[in-house]
Amino acid sequence: MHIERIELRVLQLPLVRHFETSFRRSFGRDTILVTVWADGVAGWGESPVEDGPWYSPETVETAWHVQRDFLVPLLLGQEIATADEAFARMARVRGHAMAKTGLEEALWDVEARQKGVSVAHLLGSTRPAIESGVSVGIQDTPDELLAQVEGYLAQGYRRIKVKIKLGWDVEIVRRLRERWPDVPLMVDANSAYTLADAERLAALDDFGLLMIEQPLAYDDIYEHSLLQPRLRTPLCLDESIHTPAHARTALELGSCRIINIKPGRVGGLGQARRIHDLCHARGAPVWCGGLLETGVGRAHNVAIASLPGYTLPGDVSASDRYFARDVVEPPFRLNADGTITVPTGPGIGVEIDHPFLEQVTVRREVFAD
Ligand code: OSB
Ligand code: MG
Repeated sequence: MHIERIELRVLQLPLVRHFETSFRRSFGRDTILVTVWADGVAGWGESPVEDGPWYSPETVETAWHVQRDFLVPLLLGQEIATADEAFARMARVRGHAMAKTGLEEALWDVEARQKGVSVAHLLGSTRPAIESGVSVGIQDTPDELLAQVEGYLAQGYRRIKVKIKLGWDVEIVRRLRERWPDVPLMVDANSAYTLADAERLAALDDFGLLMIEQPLAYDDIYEHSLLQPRLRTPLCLDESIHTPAHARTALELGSCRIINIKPGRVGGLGQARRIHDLCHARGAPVWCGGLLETGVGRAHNVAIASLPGYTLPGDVSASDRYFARDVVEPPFRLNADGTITVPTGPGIGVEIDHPFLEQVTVRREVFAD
């Protein structure tokens, strides 16, 4: 693949409903879409950054800067045999996984289109559909949360994840369990706790949760290894895992039993697959997390989630859980059985809705060889 042209654009999309985590409430999605042309074929990827450094240290501005000034110059005009090599080609730039992801995913889309197969097939997909879960934010009242969860269960989602923080945790989970004793349920703390809260977290053991996601610091692995033996509920790491080496360290130390893999957090599909392979070889389940991606990033998430080691329902929900209108056609829909079908067409397998994309694009820059 000869990389001849790269386009970056920032989108702003309103969310159908605010999304609140332990660190903030957001009302809209600012994200970067990347188009890469190679040998006349265009491919699409997403850098799922946010307007501020809340989940990740990266932001729209840092990703734009690193892409324009460092990553685009590393790729433009270059010859690359496979998309799987792209991460290594960008390795001179340390960190900035989200900035890398949009470029890397776009190359997977190009390569798959050139070969006439889907990105899922190119990655080694073994499933025609993925089990879909939904991540439900912190609400103003417990009743509002129950109403939200009820709506998602009625739609057929296979697993509910709720965001927790101190004061919105044990009682909330108790309410959910009283109402739905058997629903697959988990919580995500987004680093809201410290080791001193171990007893409070152990109180969650009574509710048969699938897992507790990222209770401790966003950059910690060691203290999670001290927490896990004090709980019956499996821990799952999200924010702490950026590389296959982090995943190996966490599993070796016993910091978690499950890993949430988000392509955007680890630098794209190649790294996501490497972490998947490592976990799968060790028998550790993984699932695909999300960063409220548009249909472009969602298509890549759906593709990677169809690999064999993704044995738990992830946070890859239907487009309408996030946006009134998505930038791809058709949007991702939830099947009646709570699954999302993995597209089989070439590349990401969905079309870009260009007129709508133009409407929501607030910044654009083109780089040509
Ligand atoms: O921690 O998994 C998280 C969204 C934004 C930032 C962090 C997280 C999330 C989610 C939502 O939980 C996942 C999704 O539905 O895309
Ligand atoms: Mg998380």
